[in-house]
Amino acid sequence: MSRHGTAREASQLDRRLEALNSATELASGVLPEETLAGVLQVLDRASSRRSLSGDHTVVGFFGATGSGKSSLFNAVSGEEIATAAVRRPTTTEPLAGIWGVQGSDALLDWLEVRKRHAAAPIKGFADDDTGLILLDLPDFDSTRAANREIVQRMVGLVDVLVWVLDPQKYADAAVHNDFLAPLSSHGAVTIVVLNQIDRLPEHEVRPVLESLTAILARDGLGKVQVLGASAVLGTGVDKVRAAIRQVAMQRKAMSQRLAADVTLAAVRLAEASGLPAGGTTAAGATAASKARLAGELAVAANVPLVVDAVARSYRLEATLRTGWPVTRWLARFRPDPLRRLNLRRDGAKPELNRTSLPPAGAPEQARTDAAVREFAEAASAGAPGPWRAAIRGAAREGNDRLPDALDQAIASTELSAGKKSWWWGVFNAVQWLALVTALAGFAWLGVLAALGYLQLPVPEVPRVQGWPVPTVMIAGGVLLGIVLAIGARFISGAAAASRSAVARKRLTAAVAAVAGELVVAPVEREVSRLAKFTATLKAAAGRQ
Ligand SMILES: Nc1nc2c(ncn2[C@@H]2O[C@H](COP(=O)(O)OP(=O)(O)O)[C@@H](O)[C@H]2O)c(=O)[nH]1
Ligand SMILES: [Mg+2]
Repeated sequence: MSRHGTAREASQLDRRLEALNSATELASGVLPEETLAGVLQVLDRASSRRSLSGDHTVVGFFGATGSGKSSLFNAVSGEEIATAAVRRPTTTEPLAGIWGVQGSDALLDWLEVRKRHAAAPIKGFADDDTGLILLDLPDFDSTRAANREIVQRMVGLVDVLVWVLDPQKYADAAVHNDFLAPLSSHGAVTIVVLNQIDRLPEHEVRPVLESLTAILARDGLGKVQVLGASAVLGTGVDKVRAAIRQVAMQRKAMSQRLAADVTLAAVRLAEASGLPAGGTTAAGATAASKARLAGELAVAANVPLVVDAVARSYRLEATLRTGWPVTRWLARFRPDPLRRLNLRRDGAKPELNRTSLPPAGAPEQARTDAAVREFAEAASAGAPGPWRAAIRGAAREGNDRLPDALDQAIASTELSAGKKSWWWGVFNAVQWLALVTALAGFAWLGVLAALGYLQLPVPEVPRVQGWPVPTVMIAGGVLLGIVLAIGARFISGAAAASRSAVARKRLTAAVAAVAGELVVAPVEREVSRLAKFTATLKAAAGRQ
């Protein structure tokens, strides 16, 4: 196998490990700690293994008590390195047979294999620059817990797994359910040997091998090599040796094993996420859902009350400025609704103020909660279990700060309350003119009446179409004042409506900004976290 091919595999593995690492980081706080810890262990192991000799392929012999691991180890080695035994002593410590000793020490230290044997070269087995380490291991079903632990650890560390089964126990649930099926992703680095075929009548060898192959297919290992052998007689040992040599020479086993680990870890993360096979995305926030949230929060934060106060305040001011001068002072006794809400502070810095709006009570709180919940629910639609929970949790993140932030947003919104309208001045001037005209008429008539009372000659008053001018002045002045007052009422009604509409727009925008910061942004952060997680998981699984 070319070095070039190996390098490409390595860089692909790099990317997948990187992606798995990112996926794990993205899932932190979302997926269960133990799941993440398992993945981190895989990452850790991968980086350790990769930092050690890539020129050595580590092949472990696994199997039940008495299946012939030690015997097969010896047979493959062509040397009596390991002790094989009918009863005791069974293998209790891993034993390494090494071809190409140079550079293997650190690797064996990492594997915690103390018993090391530099094996005599076997023709064509492993040459100087292709190192090979065979490991004879304890039984996976050992009565000693320490032995079982060693096997568990080694299953996770070796590059190639050779399963040594025997005709009696090859179908045992223990090996299939506890080891083979869970490692179905590791088919590329798994070899299954049916040992002790000399114990079977000749004609039964093939059916038993077929039966084993079928069981392995059910484990998800339909493609693994299944070899029949007899360690004692030497039958089929050549084939086992050749199969081992093949993976060792390719120098791909290490990468393949780690790649399989990454695949498995990615599957675990996907399972823990409840992700469907093709991945998924959350619906996220839409313009409509954001607008609806802002609208609901605006109501809960008393925006309609403020909008109404803006209109009433304007009308009151308009009356004070344009009403009939004789009666307009009465309006002074009506309180300004905006001032009562502490929203009319001409000249004060708005951002330093609080409103005097009624504090959010239970109904407002309930309305806010419902709006936030509804928004989160819509945004998290399509997201799987734990991610959905994360999105919803993010929506509630700013809950405590929400009422205060909304109040401040309203307090600092420019309501243009102090802004005068141009027509006020015109109306006011004409009002006073009308009043003065009427008063002048009164004065004129008064003078005439006084002259008459004093029996002095009363001059003739000028007339307009038969009406005495001072009387016309009085009637005209009063009438004009009333007409102006009524007209002003209509105009101020319309102007108040437009001013309150502007206020509503600004207030809603201010509320939307608060909702954006405290609710929408955290939700969108989680939604994009899920999207990134799904993408990195895909990359980790090698499906891009
Ligand atoms: N007939 C027969 N006996 C075997 C074969 N392989 C191993 N044995 C015997 O099975 C017993 C256990 O072998 P051992 O290699 O110690 O098994 P281990 O516990 O898996 O290491 C020993 O007595 C071996 O001689 C085989 O292929 N055929
Ligand atoms: Mg043994």
